[in-house]
Amino acid sequence: MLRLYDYLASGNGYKVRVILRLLGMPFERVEVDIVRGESRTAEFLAKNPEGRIPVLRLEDGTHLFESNAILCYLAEGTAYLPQERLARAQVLQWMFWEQYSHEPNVATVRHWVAHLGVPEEKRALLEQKRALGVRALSVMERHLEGRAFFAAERFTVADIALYAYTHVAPEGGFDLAPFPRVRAWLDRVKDRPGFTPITQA
Ligand SMILES: N[C@@H](CCC(=O)N[C@@H](CS)C(=O)NCC(=O)O)C(=O)O
Repeated sequence: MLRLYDYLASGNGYKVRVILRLLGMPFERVEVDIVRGESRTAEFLAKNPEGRIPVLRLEDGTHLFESNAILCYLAEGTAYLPQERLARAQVLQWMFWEQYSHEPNVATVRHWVAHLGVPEEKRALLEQKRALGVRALSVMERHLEGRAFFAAERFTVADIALYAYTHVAPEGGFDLAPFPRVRAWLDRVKDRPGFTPITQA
């Protein structure tokens, strides 16, 4: 059986839980307490040398890491990852953008504010990241004009990747009120059949 090394509050781990459940693939979930350093033990580093969750253990024992790579692996051959060259590249475009421009800002601010607390020496960096997070939300708002989903004119793994930290952005103090298209898209994604909440272990 597939085994997911995960942390319940993690949006990156949540992406993998969402696709596994949408595809009806059974898996066992192993909670790794990242705040206590459980992803940095020698045993865990043998699974992912970067020392982070999520990690998916495949049936043959291979350990796959990086949430968006895992999404693509699981979605291959399904409607969630287009075969057509340009549509597929546009899905990947948004997933790479999520990792470079969105997650390092929106997710990090949420993690510091909601889970770790913000030490004095990180306050300036927090505000820089908050501004970049607002910029990322503005980019999403602009792209969603006249579109229901991010790429390929349908719901794909790009939407799963972007939903994960956008829907919990208010936990980091981000106000979604100025982003009505983003809010409508969040509702469209949440209301899809079989779509599960981040709190579901
Ligand atoms: N780019 C990675 C990021 C993974 C990541 O940042 N994981 C965090 C939880 S969301 C983690 O394991 N942090 C623990 C640590 O860095 O020790 C992905 O998308 O999977």
